[in-house]
Amino acid sequence: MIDGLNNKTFLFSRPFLAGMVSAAVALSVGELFASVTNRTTSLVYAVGEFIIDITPGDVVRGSIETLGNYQKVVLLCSIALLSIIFGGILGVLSRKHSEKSYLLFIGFGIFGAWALNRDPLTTTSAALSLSVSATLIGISSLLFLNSLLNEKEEEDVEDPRNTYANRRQFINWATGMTVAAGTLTGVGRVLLRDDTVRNIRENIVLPDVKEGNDLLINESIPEETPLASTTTTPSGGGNLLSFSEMNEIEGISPYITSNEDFYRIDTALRVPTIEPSNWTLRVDGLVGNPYEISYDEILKMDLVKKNVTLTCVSNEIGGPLVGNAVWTGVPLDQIVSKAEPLATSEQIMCHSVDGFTAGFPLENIFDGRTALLAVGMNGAPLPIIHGFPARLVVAGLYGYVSAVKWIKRIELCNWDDNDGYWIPRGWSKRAPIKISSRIDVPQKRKIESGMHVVAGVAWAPLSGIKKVEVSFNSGPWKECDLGLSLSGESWTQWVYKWEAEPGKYEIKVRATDKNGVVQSSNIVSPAPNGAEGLDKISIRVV
Ligand SMILES: Nc1nc2c(c(=O)[nH]1)N[C@H]1C(S)=C(S)[C@@H](COP(=O)(O)O)O[C@H]1N2
Ligand SMILES: [Mo]
Repeated sequence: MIDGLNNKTFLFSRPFLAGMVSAAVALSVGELFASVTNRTTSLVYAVGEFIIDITPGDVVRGSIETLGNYQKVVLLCSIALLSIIFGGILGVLSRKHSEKSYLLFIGFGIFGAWALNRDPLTTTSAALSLSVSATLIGISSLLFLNSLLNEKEEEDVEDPRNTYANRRQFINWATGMTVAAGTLTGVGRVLLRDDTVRNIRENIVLPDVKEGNDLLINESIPEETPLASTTTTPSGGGNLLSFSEMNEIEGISPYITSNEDFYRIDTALRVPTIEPSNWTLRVDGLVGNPYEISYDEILKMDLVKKNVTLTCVSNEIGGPLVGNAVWTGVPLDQIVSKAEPLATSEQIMCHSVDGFTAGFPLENIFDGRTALLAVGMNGAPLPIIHGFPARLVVAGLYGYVSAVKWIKRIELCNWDDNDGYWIPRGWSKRAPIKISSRIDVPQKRKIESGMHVVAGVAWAPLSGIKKVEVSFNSGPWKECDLGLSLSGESWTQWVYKWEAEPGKYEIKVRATDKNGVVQSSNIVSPAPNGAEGLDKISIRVV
């Protein structure tokens, strides 16, 4: 047993407790710091970012790319818990080897400073002041609690009643400090949160847009939008239904995904909050005229509105990581041409303020597809989690090779010069979106016999969806009715009216694009370049 433990078990010994409390106090200083200023992340977040970055590719493949908010919380809580346990061990060590343990505490402080300083959004001075104050306050807490324990030992000998008085005193202080640490963290999170950027964003009014899919967002999509009326009727017998007819189907994905419901994927533990007035986009690399452009200058350019379906390469067949929004922005060819790209440049490599990168062939911004430097989503300035103040949206490419959020730099380079964030982690460098379809309704797995609808969405950028079919218990494929679609770059709703008779059914769906490519039933997992296979549901009709 380690000295200084008396007869208590290791975990519940007072020295261990003293160490844990001191570590918690130190961490809470970091949390408070991070809440009141945008200039630094917290110690816990910084270590989390470090862990995400060093985790080997084959471990993160298909896990961190889709690290949900829940997993992010689990990661952060584990780091906090582990740090507190380390603190406990230091507390025990400090009873016998006090210099060594305080040096170790300082060592953790230095590690914290280093981790903070790697965070691209944390300034060096903020990293230093945070970690120095956290370390000092942590060490002082430990010294103080240890002094209470020492008093106890000295007085124990004289009068046993002192043991209880001092034990109570120690416990009171330890409890009080724990509560203080929790309160500091909580108050910081809730009351002192730095809302500057949130408020700035809310007051931005995007300028009018002259060109593009200027359809109303949300419920009321006009039936006769110019683009809708030019949409060709799908060949092969399916009917074409209006947006409102489709959106009325209960449980179907609305044609336009609202900003609130749009999926979110990124490696950011702390969402970058950027003041547009402190931000510029730099365009450089293999160009004749590198330049920087401000948010206001971007808003003064000719903005367009385009309806583009964005999806994540990690989306499983039938999965939720896909959405269809109207994006407001400047066509990327304009942004890039202004920099006069050299004839030799092949790749457009985009960098975010939080150190994420993604690259794709330069030719994709000149081949007629929608490729935007986007500032708006469904009529509003980009939501902070979706990239405020600016991001890329490129039709037909998975998000991880193109859709950089919180963008700060566009660099033109050779194809082999540079790889985006996910490429060395085992994902393909070229990543066009694959044809796919999803069943949204029926949502229940047990229904009553009678008329039902089977419905969902299908996408196949850039060509668009020509046909969607469903099959019951591997029977013949039956063609569905399709909704309108504003272009091949966005998804299509589909519906099949089903006279359901009692029995057990497996329903499958498959899509065909306008080039005649049929969605394959071979099962392919998301890594390295997107899932393949058919979505299916099992349902019982009674
Ligand atoms: N800065 C940054 N941008 C990013 C990512 C990221 O991790 N960091 N992830 C990409 C991936 S993998 C996807 S699928 C899309 C998701 O965009 P969304 O969260 O707006 O749906 O963002 C892309 N842009
Ligand atoms: Mo993604």
